[in-house]
Amino acid sequence: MNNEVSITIDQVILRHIRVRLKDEFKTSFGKTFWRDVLIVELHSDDFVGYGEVAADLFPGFSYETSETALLVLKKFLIPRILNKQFSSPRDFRDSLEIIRGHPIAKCSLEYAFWDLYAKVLGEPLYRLYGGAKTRVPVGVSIGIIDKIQYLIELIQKYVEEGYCRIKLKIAPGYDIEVLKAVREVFPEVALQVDANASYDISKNLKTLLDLDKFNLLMIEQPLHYYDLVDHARLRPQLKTPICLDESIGSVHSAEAAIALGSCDIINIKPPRVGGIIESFKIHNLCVKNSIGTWIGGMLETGIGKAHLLHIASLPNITYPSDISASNRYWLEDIIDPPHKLNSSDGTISVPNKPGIGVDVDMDRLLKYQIRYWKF
Ligand code: OSB
Ligand code: MG
Repeated sequence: MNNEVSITIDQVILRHIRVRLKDEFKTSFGKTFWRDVLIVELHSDDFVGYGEVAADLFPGFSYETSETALLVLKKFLIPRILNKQFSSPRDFRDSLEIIRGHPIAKCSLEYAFWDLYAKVLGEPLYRLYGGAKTRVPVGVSIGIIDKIQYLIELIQKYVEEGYCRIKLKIAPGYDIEVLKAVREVFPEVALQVDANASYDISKNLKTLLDLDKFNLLMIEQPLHYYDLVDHARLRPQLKTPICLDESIGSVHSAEAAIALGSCDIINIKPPRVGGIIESFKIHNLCVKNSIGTWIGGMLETGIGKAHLLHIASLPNITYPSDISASNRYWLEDIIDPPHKLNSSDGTISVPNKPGIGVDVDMDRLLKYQIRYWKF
């Protein structure tokens, strides 16, 4: 199939929306309750492509924030694409390459361009990606919850809803006792943990080794986000597979991690690595090296999650992804219809219409909108 096109970006609209999560989400780097999200619209003729800036107000997971992304988009990224003509997503993404860093901001534009491109071609994104699955296995990521009884109740609820696996955030002091209590009630549940870079190999080695007792699918990002070497030192001492998240910023760090033996699994998050094209490179590298993969999330709205569903439909994604249903995050999502869990098999269906395949609910978007910019 020849998918060459000629798409001119006539207009870009950024909408700053403020949406409240159903529940506070606490990690080793902070708490999130309100999400300040930038929705990106790329207009070309009568087509509109949607993207989302997945950053937070606070630079805890990443150095980027909603405001740095806004600045970089306005000042550097949008001027490179506005009124320009592109023949493919690759061509579009190349035009942003000269700007260093700021992957979350770049990803939001690349997302919107892929949506636009697929709508022009009249194809759902997963087909352009070579996706094979029409239903994607998904899990829930649960933040740090100090009252263990409440944590147990939450896990119970998500297991009953039918999610494929549960991921618990951990941090020094909130780990072994919590996992003991959880495993007592749920000996069989598919369980993994995410430390968000909060442990130190010399200070916390015993705790890290004790994690092997809990039959975990994986431990995500136990050590510092720049520390591939200590992850490589830890890995042979653990039975539990190590998954990297924050440490993998591009295909280059993925290559380094694989060469050093720092991980068994990579969490592929398009916003963290600067977009879909970079995600593909990492995905292909992982397949070649028998590294497990899944698609990570960043508490996105239904727009960001729709993008993640399409990429999660690739045949070689080996673990359940952090793409929960709309009602896990929001009282009402900004898309119509919302993403729903198929409770029989713990999956979410990949939207099967052109582009991201979901409609944006403009009334809701405008209800949550605080500011907007037209370029
Ligand atoms: O580390 O995977 C993470 C959310 C924000 C930033 C980082 C992470 C997360 C999550 C939530 O774990 C995943 C989701 O979107 O459900
Ligand atoms: Mg993580």
